[in-house]
Amino acid sequence: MKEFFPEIPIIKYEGKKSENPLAFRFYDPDEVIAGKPMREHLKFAVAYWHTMCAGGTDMFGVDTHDKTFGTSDPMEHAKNKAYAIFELMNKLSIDYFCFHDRDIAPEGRTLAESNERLDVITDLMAELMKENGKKLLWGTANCFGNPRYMHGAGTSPNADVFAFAAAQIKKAIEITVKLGGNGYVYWGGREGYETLLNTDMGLELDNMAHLLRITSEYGRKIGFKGDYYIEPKPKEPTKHQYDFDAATVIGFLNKHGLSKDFKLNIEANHATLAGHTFQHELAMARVNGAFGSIDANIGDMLLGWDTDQFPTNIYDTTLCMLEVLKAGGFTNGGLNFDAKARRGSNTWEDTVYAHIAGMDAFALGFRMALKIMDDGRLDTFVKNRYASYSEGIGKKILDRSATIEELEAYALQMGDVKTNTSGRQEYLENVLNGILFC
Ligand code: XLS
Ligand code: NI
Ligand code: NI
Repeated sequence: MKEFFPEIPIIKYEGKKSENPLAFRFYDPDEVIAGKPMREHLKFAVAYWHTMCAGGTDMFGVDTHDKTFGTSDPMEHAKNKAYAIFELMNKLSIDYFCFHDRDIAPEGRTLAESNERLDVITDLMAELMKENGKKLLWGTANCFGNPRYMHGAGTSPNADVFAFAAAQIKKAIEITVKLGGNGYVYWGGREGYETLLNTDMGLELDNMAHLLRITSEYGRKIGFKGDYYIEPKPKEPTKHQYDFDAATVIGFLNKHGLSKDFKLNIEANHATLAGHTFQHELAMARVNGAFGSIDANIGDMLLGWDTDQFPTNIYDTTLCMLEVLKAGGFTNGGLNFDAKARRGSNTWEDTVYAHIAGMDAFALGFRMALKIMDDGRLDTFVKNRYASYSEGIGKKILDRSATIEELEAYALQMGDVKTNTSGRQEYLENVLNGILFC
């Protein structure tokens, strides 16, 4: 295999005292915790689009990080990216990757040519996956970058665009199946609107559901056994994205009879853009039986867009892993680093430091989440807080046997509620700090 990063060694676990920047301090991939190796709990994935493609371009300047991989030939470039991502995965002990169709092979002049290019690259990828023991966490289609998608894909006012998107997604699902993908993601890149003055919202939403239905059913027909995910995001690129947040998407799936076959891919930065915490979105997915996978990143609270930074906030990773544990762990999902190093961090060492930082933050968060569960104080507190439902009128409410008349009679004889107790938020926040830092 060609080597692209000779300066990067294999990153090893050296324990928390290590000051070696090219080592893990909390992530020990083969350490067995709670019945299985850490790598199986955390299921890290590299995001092709950021790690192999994004070179730091923003609206004020071009790439700062050279990701040409020594060639200007588009297909040679695509092949080199494939070799390079496997080298990085090996060096970082990451078992999974995720991609959009257009990340792995450049779009051709026609759909047919684009599809042929995907065939060539996925043949190579299938070999590399086998050789290196790597897996595809999920695939997806980029139905937002090309100018044809300027008004959306499934929600475009132009039926030709709908047809093109359907065909593109069909192919993206085929290559996901070919590579044994565990999941397939729909992120509504431009499925939203800029102004209602030119928008038929009802038609757009129904078309979006139709596109999900026909493409997901096609996937099942050709043998896709993994999970379909929708990735909520409230805004960006459009002012209002239809897949606003977890609750909105769950309602949409229910309305269109799609909830049996779809789960959610929750992204931290999208949660905060929607005015929620990451933990809120994960909990909303979990309690609705829709927890699937995670795009692991973090936003900047001072900025109003998707900065896609590598996650290093231990409160966030801890509370996230607590939700993952409550959901019973990952099945087909995992932790995909939908994240990029900053524009000023323009070397491959930076890319590696960034992944190490994210992996260690999640490894530490996972260890802390287990500590919280072992400690039990938070769980016990919550259980006790709802104790009124375990007997008397509460029990009857919970088993749904109390009628409205019975509740009225109960309330009348009660006079007023005299039994409220403190929620003890500050005490609980201090308990959490104690578990994290003592
Ligand atoms: C963009 C999304 C995107 C999806 C995959 O904000 O996070 O990267 O994860 O299409
Ligand atoms: Ni994402
Ligand atoms: Ni995002």
